[in-house]
This record gives sequence, structure tokens and C-alpha cells, in this order.
Amino acid sequence: MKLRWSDVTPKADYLNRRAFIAAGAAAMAAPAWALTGKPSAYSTDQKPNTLEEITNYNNFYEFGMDKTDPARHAGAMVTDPWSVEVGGMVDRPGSYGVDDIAPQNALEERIYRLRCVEGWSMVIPWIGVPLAGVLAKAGVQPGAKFVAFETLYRPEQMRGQARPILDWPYREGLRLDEAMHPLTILATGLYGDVLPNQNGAPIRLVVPWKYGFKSIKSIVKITLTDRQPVATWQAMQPSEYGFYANVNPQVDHPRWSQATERRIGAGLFGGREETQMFNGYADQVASLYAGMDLAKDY
Ligand SMILES: Nc1nc2c(c(=O)[nH]1)N[C@H]1C(S)=C(S)[C@@H](COP(=O)(O)O)O[C@H]1N2
Ligand SMILES: [Mo]
Repeated sequence: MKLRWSDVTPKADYLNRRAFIAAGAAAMAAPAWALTGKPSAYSTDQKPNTLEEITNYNNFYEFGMDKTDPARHAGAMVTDPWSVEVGGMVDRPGSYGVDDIAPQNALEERIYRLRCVEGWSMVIPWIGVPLAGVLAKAGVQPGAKFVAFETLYRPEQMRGQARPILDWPYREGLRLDEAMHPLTILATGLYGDVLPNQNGAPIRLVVPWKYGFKSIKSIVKITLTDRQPVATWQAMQPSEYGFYANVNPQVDHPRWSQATERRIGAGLFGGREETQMFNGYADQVASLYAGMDLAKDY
């Protein structure tokens, strides 16, 4: 039997809010891994970072640019109620609740590497559902070629949005085949509990073979389209951040090398590790880019 990390990790010291609301008083007796999905063959066997590391070293510019800003300020974001507008080229457009998109019985645990374009990395035990299933439920129309995502825009709760740090709201996009790939998930939890706000509550994208900025947080809009969507970082600095943003140790960022990475938590003497092609997921995803020049389509 494969032990889930959540089985050996003490429960986070906050209430399992969603299960409580969903199941009422009965949920008070729910086990610590109530939000833990089925373990997955797609998971890495590398040791996950601690909950402490995962929730205190974040990029979430809606709450400021320092790594500790999200942990300090994301609590102001109200995540319940929440709805995700699914639209564009789908048969069943509409406003979906988080539990419609990621019902309890469909949740899976995915322990993925996360490689930030800045040159650091972590291993995170996500809980979520494959995006492919969500798109299938919405009914993707034949002409659709891309999926566009948008983060919540609510400057009164997201203090960074009061400043023009980025062109708000944060936007990202995937090619449809990337969105349908079994590694691509919408996460609603980590370490067996609901997603902390600083990690993109209540629902965020996780695309483990791409630089972290593609994994957009706190999603309110998913749109199927036949045109390549505008992505925030790409629009701001196209020479530095491409639409594809596949992790690639051979294609350097104009201002730094991407050959190596620093694993958060490795300590002072941890040293840098070699970055792997497609962040180590080449066997699963390289075929998506057959015939493409990845130095050009970075
Ligand atoms: N809306 C939004 N999504 C975002 C970001 C952001 O600033 N805003 N930062 C991205 C970047 S650069 C990274 S590395 C990851 C970090 O995810 P984590 O904080 O859960 O580790 O979130 C990504 N998603
Ligand atoms: Mo990042």
C-alpha cells in the first residue's frame, strides 16, 4: 500500500471548512485526510516540502511582491462564496461552484515538482481534479483551440491590485491539448486540506512541466477560445516570458541561467540541482511539442 503524505503529516491546525459546510455537523468527526484524494501514479516520489515552506514562500502579486506578503495578506480575500464562470466555445456555459468543478469523490492527490522561472523549486502535494474532466463536463466545441484563465479582481481585498504591479486581473492560457493533458489539474487543496489563500484558494491551476507563473491562482473565469489568449507575464515582457513557458534548462532567461535551481528548504549547504527538461515530465509531455523549436516558442 502506498502511504499518502497526508497520512504521515499532522493535520494543519485549522478547520476543514469546506467539508464542514458540505456535510454539516457530521464532518466534525471527519478524519484528517478528509480532503485527501486518491494517490496518483503521476506523483513524484521526491520528498514534499513542509506545509510551513509551501505556505510562507509564495508568489501571489495580488498581495505584494515579497515572498512573505501572500502569507501575511491573503487572508483578506473572501473565498466563500465563490463561482467560476465557464464560457466561450462550450456547450454548457455557466457559473460553476467549486464543489461542482471538484467534487469530493473525484479528488486525487498529485505530488508535483513546482519550478519557478526565478530559479527556485518545491515539491507540493496537491489535491485536485484533472482539468480534462472539467472541460469535458462543460462540453468543448470542435473549433476551440485554447483555454484562457482569469484570477479574481477585487482590489479592496487584494491590496497589491491597488498598484499597477501587473496588468490586473492576472491572466493565463494553455493550448487545448496542454489543458487536456492528464498532468494538468485544478487544485482545491494541499496536504489533505483546503487550499490556503496564499496558494490560490479556493481553486487554482497546476501545470507541473511549465514555469510556475502559468499555474494561475484563485480562478474566476475559464474561457474556451480559438485564439491564443493573452497571458499577463507574456504581455508585459514578451522577450522574457513566453506563452509556452515550458521548463527548459537549455533555454536561459535573458537575465539568468535556467540550467539549475535551488530547492526551497534544502538549507545553506543544499547546493543547486540541475533543472530537468519539462521539469522532469518529458516522458509524459514531450510529444505535445514535436516539431516545435522550443528556443523560439519559449
Ligand atoms: N493570480 C496569480 N497566480 C499566480 C501568481 C500570481 O502572482 N498571481 N504567481 C505565479 C508564480 S510566479 C508561481 S511560482 C506560482 C507559485 O505558487 P505557490 O505560491 O502556490 O507555490 O503561482 C503562480 N500563480
Ligand atoms: Mo514563479
